[in-house]
Amino acid sequence: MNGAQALIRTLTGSGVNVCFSNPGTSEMHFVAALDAVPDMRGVLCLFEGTATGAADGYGRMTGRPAAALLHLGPGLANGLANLHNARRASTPVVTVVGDYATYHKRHDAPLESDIEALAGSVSRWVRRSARSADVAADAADAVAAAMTAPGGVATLILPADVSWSEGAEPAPPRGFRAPAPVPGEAVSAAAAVLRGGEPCVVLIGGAGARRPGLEAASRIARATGARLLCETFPARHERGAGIPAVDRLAYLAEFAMAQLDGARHLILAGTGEPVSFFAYPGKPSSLVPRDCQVHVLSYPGDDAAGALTALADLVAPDAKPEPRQPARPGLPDGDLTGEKAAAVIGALLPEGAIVSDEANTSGLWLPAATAGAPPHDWLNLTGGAIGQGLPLATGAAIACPGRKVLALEADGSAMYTISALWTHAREGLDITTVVFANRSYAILGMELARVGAAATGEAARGLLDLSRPDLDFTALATGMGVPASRAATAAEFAGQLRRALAEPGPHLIEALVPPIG
Ligand SMILES: Cc1ncc(C[n+]2csc(CCOP(=O)(O)OP(=O)(O)O)c2C)c(N)n1
Ligand SMILES: [Mg+2]
Repeated sequence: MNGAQALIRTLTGSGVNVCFSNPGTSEMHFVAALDAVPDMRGVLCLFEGTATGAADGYGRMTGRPAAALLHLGPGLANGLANLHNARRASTPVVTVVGDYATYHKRHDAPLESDIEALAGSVSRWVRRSARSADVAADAADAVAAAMTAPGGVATLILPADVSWSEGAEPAPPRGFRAPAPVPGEAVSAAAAVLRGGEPCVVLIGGAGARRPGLEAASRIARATGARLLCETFPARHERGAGIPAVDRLAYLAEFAMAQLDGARHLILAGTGEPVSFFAYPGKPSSLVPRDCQVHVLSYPGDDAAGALTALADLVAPDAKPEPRQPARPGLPDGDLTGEKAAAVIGALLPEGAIVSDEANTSGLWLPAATAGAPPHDWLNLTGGAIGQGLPLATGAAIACPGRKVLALEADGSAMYTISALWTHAREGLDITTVVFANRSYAILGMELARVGAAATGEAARGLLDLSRPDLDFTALATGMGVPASRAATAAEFAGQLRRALAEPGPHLIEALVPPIG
């Protein structure tokens, strides 16, 4: 068998069954090998940022890596921003980057580039397969590296001749390090802090933001009076009726500081110390209040939910978690706004939905409006690199075929990876995309003032304005095979969303909303 076949058989044998692909000539043997290994589902993505973001969405929902097949350095470079988001999410992803044949590289042909340098910026593990006899073992190592807690990006560089040469055979799966149990001392130290009675905030992140971690945290809060907060952009937040509700730390530093104000102790469970997303002249970078002591209950890579449970068993043995009561907003009427769109989404969000949230400023009202909706998963923009939402939805829908996926997209962000819509149509994915068409980079209008840049002239405003011409998202969607509609009123939006959610397959709704501010 050739290297490519052994590689793909090793991936499937290690639990990697989907490959989000944008291939080129150097990956043709990999492509050909897909017919020999039906267990591997190849999914064509028309831009590499969709392939990498889809692998992130798939990994967040399954806890197992998908592969992303990319074409040499330039293909990898196109996929980097969403690999950056995946790295920030600690998502297991296996990137396979085709390269020129080993003997061809010294000729410096046009696509020759420093793949290792590009890969190194986002990967926790990078290896170049030297021989077809090695490629299977390398692939097994790649999967183990991606899966090692807390999860990350592993990049395997695959020279074309390694792929096409015979003499390879599949390798068995490798073991990897699972999330580590937290030492008893860390748990008892946190317990002592909580028993001390001083104002305390428990900041939850990573896998702690799933139901078991949140239930344990809720017991702790009930028994000790500690306040709970969740990191600003958890990769996957389980929420809704029946699950303890925990507010996220605000994006804007001044709101985050207000949330943390008065805390004398901050216990970190699965996340790092809170910092301001950006620096602002004259404002602190760290959000830890003065006179507040930081205690690490669990580091990323530790079992955050297990640590919270152990802590709850110490300080709150008899307490029960406080589930969020079911509640949905009423359906609003009148012209559509971000706030009314949030109410409609809160009113209609189906049980078990997966929300890929890149609504940005138009999403300000979503957390409150959906808090009491039936249980759902909320996926956030972990690394701040926009263009994540549509790809993430792609991967989540393939990971969870029985669940409704809702991609909530700001218009500017949607355009980065708009071609993901074509993959939604090609694969018949059950994704409803809502584009909040505020015709602007609204957040940057806000940030302009916040960083103290006083520019208000035409030239500056022109760089933050998405009109002239207005983007026609219904035309963009239908041009890629996704049925689409446009809503200007709350009632139109509610009707269109209800229909889209009732009918399987992809849909897009262009929601006309004014920019905030
Ligand atoms: C990859 C990447 N490029 C550029 C930016 C800078 N950036 C942050 S927000 C933004 C515009 C967001 O506009 P939109 O998605 O329409 O959301 P809105 O602010 O209008 O709600 C840009 C360009 C970024 N965060 N990531
Ligand atoms: Mg916008």
